[in-house]
Amino acid sequence: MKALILVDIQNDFLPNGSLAVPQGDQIFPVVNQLLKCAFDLKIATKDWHPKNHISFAANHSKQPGETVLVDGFEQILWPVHCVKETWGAEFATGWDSHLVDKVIYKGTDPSIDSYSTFFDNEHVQETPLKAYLREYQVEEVYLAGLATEYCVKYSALDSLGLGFRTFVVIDGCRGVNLNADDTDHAIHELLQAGAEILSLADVQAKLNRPL
Ligand code: VGL
Ligand code: ZN
Repeated sequence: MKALILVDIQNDFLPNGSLAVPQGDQIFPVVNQLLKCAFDLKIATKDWHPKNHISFAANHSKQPGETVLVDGFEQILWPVHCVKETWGAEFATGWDSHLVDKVIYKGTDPSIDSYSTFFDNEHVQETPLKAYLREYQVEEVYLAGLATEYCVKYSALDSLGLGFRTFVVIDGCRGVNLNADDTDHAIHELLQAGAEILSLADVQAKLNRPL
């Protein structure tokens, strides 16, 4: 079984959002084509934070981009974003979110961030995603979405760690690039870890040509 996982394609990560990913809206046509491919499961994730979330700079009287230590782990501080039940946390219009079978929420605990859609950043709590994929005997996970070097990368690394063959559809992703080459580093790290980097065209050819 093959699962498509579309990561955090929410208003706040798009132009006009509070944590806008440059050119994030350019993934819409790619994402809409992916949703037409023959995946057995189509899943989307939502970054879904309470107002008092630990990752918000404003909750530490600091500026976005500064860091704090949380349980000895460095936490990057972000603008307030994806506050649950607000406009910023809704799926952006412009992609066909009505075609997804299941939505996974993450980052819901105020005391810890969760870039990965599987586990929080300390790998203590998990979302229902792993159980859901196992229930459907998924073997292959295909990821696209925002942002390449945060939620897509950490989700892909956890997917590999859980034993799923893991593909990142790279033209369906965009990065924040706080540093100019962060996305390039993320792709390198993903390849090292065993992820396979594909384009939409590769996915279309692969799924239309069953072995
Ligand atoms: C993300 C930063 C903070 C993401 C979420 O979806 O990549 N990045 N929260
Ligand atoms: Zn977040």
